[in-house]
Amino acid sequence: MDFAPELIQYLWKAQRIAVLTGAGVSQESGLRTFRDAQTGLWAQYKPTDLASPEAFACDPKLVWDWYAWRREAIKSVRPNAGHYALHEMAQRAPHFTLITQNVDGLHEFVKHESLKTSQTFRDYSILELHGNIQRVRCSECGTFTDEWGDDTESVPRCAGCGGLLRPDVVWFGETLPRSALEAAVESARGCDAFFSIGTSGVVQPAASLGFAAHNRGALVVEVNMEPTPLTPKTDFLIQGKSGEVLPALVQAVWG
Ligand code: BJW
Ligand code: ZN
Repeated sequence: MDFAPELIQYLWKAQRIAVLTGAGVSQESGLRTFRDAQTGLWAQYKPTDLASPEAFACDPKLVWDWYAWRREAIKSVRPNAGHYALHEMAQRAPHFTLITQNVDGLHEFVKHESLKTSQTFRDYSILELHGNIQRVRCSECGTFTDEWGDDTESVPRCAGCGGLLRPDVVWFGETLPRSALEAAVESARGCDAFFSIGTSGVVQPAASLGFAAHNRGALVVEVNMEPTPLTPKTDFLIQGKSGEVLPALVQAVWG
């Protein structure tokens, strides 16, 4: 795979790299993206039918079961070459922040695996903007829990207050975790190079991060199968699968 020499040189010298990932990065692990018309998670339902507080209030069982199904699917998948390449980038770049919209925990998986096995592990931040599907909390009092029994007839309830349990993810109309969002904005505004990878770039406020980086003079690189609303502001659009593009790019810059 060929990359522009200016891109390789710029990344080699970059002090601060910020990366935003979306569902496309996990697609090659076997997880469906959201907006693909044929296979996407929302091919049969409208986003607001499943990923909103109104949907949960209206039909908590439908929403709980959808997340329970996805939680199980995620348990059986593994990170792909794209996740590993981003970890490798984090080990090479002087300052690195990984911002993800994904709730599957696959970036964290790679980091913890490396923490346990590598002698030369260098820590870096992973900011989960939309939460994590494996965490469950009470929709009333906010208490987190690991245990909710195996009754499949009804939505499990909080042992403390009796409120309905829900996944600790961010639904439409809900605010993002404040510290993660603040750190993401700061890293986008302060980076030399910003990557937007495998995201359609339509969900705010994550979609604004690339524009903020561009406005502050960062080099913006997109890795996606298709153009997005950010594309007009990108310096390099690398069209392809992240699991193929990213290992080749890391090899070309730091190999
Ligand atoms: C590959 C590939 C491969 C495929 N390699 N690429 C300003 C303007 C307008 C609206 C708003 C606004 N501010 C806020 C809003 C409202 C709303 C919003 O953005 N709406 C728009 C959709 C219109 N945002 C919110 O409500 C947010 N909250 C908020 O802002 O609070 C303050 C506030 C509240 C109310 C009013 C105003 C302000 C919260 C957003 C929460 C999003 N939650 C979800 C669900 C999480 C839980 C779950 O997993 O179920 O997050 S929605 C869903 O979309 C999920 C994703 O993280 C997110 C982004 O999707 P992503 O990752 O981009 O996936 P896809 O499928 O869209 O794209 C995949 C891409 O990969 C494609 O481009 C493919 O080509 C590519 N690809 N294979 C590389 N192998
Ligand atoms: Zn409770």
